[in-house]
Amino acid sequence: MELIAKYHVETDLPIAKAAEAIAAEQSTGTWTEVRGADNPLAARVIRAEGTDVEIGFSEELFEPGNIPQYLSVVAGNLFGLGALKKVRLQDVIFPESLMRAHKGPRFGIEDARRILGVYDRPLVGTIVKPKVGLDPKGTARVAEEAVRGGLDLVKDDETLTNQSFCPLIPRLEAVMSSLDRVERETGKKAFYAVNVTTAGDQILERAEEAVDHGANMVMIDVLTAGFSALEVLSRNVKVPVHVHRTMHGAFTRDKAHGISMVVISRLVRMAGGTNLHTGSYMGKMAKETQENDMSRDALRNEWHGLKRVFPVASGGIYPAKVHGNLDGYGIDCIVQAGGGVHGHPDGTAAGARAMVQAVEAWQKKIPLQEYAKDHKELETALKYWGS
Ligand code: RUB
Ligand code: CA
Repeated sequence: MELIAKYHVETDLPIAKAAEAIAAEQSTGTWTEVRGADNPLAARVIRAEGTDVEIGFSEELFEPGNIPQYLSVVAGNLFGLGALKKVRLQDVIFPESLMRAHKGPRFGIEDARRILGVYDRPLVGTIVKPKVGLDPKGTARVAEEAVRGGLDLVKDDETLTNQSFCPLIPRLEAVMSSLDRVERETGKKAFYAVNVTTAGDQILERAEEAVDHGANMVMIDVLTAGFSALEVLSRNVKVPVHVHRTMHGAFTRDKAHGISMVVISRLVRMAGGTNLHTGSYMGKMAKETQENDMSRDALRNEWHGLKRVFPVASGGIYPAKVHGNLDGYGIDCIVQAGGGVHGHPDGTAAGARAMVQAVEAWQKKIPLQEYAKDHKELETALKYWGS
C-alpha cells in the first residue's frame, strides 16, 4: 500500500523532472547520486502533468501513529527545493495501515448533538469579545448573555489562555457557573470551549485540570500547539475538542504555494478534533469555495470509520452572512460570530438572538428581510450591518 500526496507545482524544469526531485528528496534521494542497491523506500511519481504532481510513498516509509513524521515526508524539505518556484500540498490519501493507528474524534458531530439535545439545525456559536482584556467575571457575563440569547457554544478567542488578567481556572469556573445557572433556569445547554493551548509537556495536565473544574469542552490552537498535542487531548480528555486554526494563513492563503485546508482537515479529524474552523463561504474566488467544499467533505464524509467533525464557519460573520455559509455547509456545521453578536446595537443577548433568527429564516426558506419584519433583533442587525 502507498500514501499518495497530491501537489500543485510551478517550475522552470520539465514537470516530470520536478516531480522526480520531490519524490527523491522526500524519500531516499539527495542533491547528488549516492551509489547503492535499489532502495525499496524510494518514492515514485504517479502523475506529472501541467502543474499537477502525484507522488506515491511506500507505507513502510512512515511510522504508524506519528503525524509529525508523516508531515516531515509529505510537507517537508520539498518546499525549499530551488527547482520549484511554487509548490502546494493539495491533498493526501492515507493508507489503511496508517489510519489504524489513529482513533480520531472521541466526540463527533452526533455526540456533540446528543450532549446539547440539538439535532435538526446548525449550531450557533460566539467568540467572547473583546478577545482579551476581560477578567473572569466579565467573561462569564458575556457568556451568560450569549447563551440566554440562544447560542449553543461560547469559545475563548485564540490568544486567550492563562494570562494574569484572566487566569484559566477562575475564568472557567465563573463561566460554567453562569452556564449552569442558565441551564437550571431555562433548560438551555451550551458548550464553553476553554482554550487549553500551552506547551506540549503541560497541555494534557491543563486540560485534565479544566475538566476537573467543570469544563464541558476544551479548545486548542492546533497549528501553534501541534497535531500531536490535539491527539493527546482526544485520546485522554473526556470532553469534545474545539480546534482553532490560527496561523493557517501562513500556508493556506496562496493557492499556488503552501498547504491546503483539506490536508489540515484530514489531520485534525485523524487526530481527534470535534469542531474545526474551515473558513466561511464568502471567499470571492471559486477556488476558495471549492476548497471549503473539500474541507467540509474531508471532515464529514465516511473516512476509515472515523467520527464526523463539525466544520466551523467563522470570521467576520453577522446575520446577513449566515445564509451563504449555511447554503455551503448545510445543517451539520457551527456558524459563529464574535463582533457579529457582541457588536449588536442592543447588546450580546440581542446579537445572539439575531444570529439564531437568521438561522431560523434559512431553515424556513424565508428571505431575511421578510423574517426580520417580526423579529426585531434581526431587523436591527440588518439595519446596522446591512443585509
Ligand atoms: C472571529 C474570530 C476567529 C476567526 C478566525 O471573530 O475571532 O478567530 O473566526 O478565522 P469575528 P477562521 O466573528 O469577530 O470575526 O475561523 O477563518 O479561522
Ligand atoms: Ca479570533
